[in-house]
Amino acid sequence: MSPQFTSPPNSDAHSSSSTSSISSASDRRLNALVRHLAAEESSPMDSLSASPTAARADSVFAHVVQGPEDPILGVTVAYNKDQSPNKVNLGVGAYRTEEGKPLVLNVVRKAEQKLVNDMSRVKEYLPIVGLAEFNKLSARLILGSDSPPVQENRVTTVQCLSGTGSLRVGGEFLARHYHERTIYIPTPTWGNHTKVFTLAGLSVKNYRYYDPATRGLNFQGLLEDLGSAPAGAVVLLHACAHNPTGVDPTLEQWEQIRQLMRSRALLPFFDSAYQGFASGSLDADAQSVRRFAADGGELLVAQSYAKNMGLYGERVGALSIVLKTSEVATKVESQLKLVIRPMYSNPPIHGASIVATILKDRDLFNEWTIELKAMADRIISMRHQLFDSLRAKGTPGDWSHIIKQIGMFTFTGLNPEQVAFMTKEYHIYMTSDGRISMAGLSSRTVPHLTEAIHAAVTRLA
Ligand code: PLA
Repeated sequence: MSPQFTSPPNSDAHSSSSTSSISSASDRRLNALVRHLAAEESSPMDSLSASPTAARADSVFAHVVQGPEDPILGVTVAYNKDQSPNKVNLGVGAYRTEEGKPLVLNVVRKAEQKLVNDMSRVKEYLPIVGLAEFNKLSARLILGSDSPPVQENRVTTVQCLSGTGSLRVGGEFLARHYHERTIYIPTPTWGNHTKVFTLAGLSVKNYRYYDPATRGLNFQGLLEDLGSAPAGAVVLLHACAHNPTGVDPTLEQWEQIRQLMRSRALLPFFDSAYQGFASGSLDADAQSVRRFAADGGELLVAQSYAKNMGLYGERVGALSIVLKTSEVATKVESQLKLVIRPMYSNPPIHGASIVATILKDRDLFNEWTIELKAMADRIISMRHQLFDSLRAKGTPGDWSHIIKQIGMFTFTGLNPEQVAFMTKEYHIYMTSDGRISMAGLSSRTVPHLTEAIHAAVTRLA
């Protein structure tokens, strides 16, 4: 019989919080760990030697069922299998050049060269919280270097595995140490949010965000849902360039959201995966976060450098938590370390070094902003080209949302049947909710996409 945890152990010697706050998800993981350790105690080698035919027996994993592909990353898997020369991948949000090629920013190449040439650099482990200067510069980038929490040292920042890892670490911290375990996420939202927060131990609920009828923000619904959320609930907000809808609140609406949330003590958790990609300006795209940071209240923000620095596979990101005092910030950081250490020990050094090299050097930073603006502008130009092309072809429907929406994606309004048709007949790959990554489009592929959309809406209305 394997022992079961009935109450969480007090093994977390540094934890000052109530251990009874450990979630059922954590319980399950602890139980799995205990079963594993108990099995080891009963000497696995004995049972192996007692069973000489073990190597030929059925797999102990024979019962494992085939899992589904990821709704976003699975689109790339399907795309890679397609032999057609006309195939286009508009699924995952990954920037491509006009030639359809992935882009490594020139400024990133320069920073990497600098790092390689610096013989004093070593490959030692980073601290659990990551590279100190990367953390400091990341907090300044999102909050603004003149922001009160930065000036007053009441922000704690930990380097994490890109945006996803930052959300996960933030979620795990909240599940352990925050009194309200419910997180509200918008409908719709990035598909991974529900899974990340559920597995972190939070309970996920939704608030209304997008109105399919207007293809815009359902601001009334949003205010109603946040207005009736339990006091203290966590609210996930997309800092800018909402994924998948491309619909952001205006600054006036952000202000109303802020007032409502602060009046009800709702805790903001910003997901900033596209800073600079929405408008082309790093400062403009951080306005939502900075307003909340300026009012003296607390918040969390997960940053990703995947898109804005093109560091996708380097997995560079940061979680910052803005707190009331620097004393609380210090204690919170000590608990974040206890979340991170058993998860992946400490983060990788290369990507964070690239980011720090760019952020701390005025010339490199300026060069980055120019390259970033060029990416954002190319995406905006694709919006106009696609819109003009559909209009020129007389494709039924009002396509003005293509040019109104912001950021990497257009939420086309195409339904799953139309999407399946476009993939089958035109080899155009996109997520089944009708989202297309504008960054994957080029002047060369716009006519092909126009044909496909036209055929889909006229044949499968
Ligand atoms: N948050 C949002 C809103 C995102 O859209 C993404 C990535 C992330 C976080 C996580 O990014 P990171 O971990 O790579 O930093 N969304 C992509 C890719 C671009 C993906 O699904 O993983 C997308 O196509 O939606």
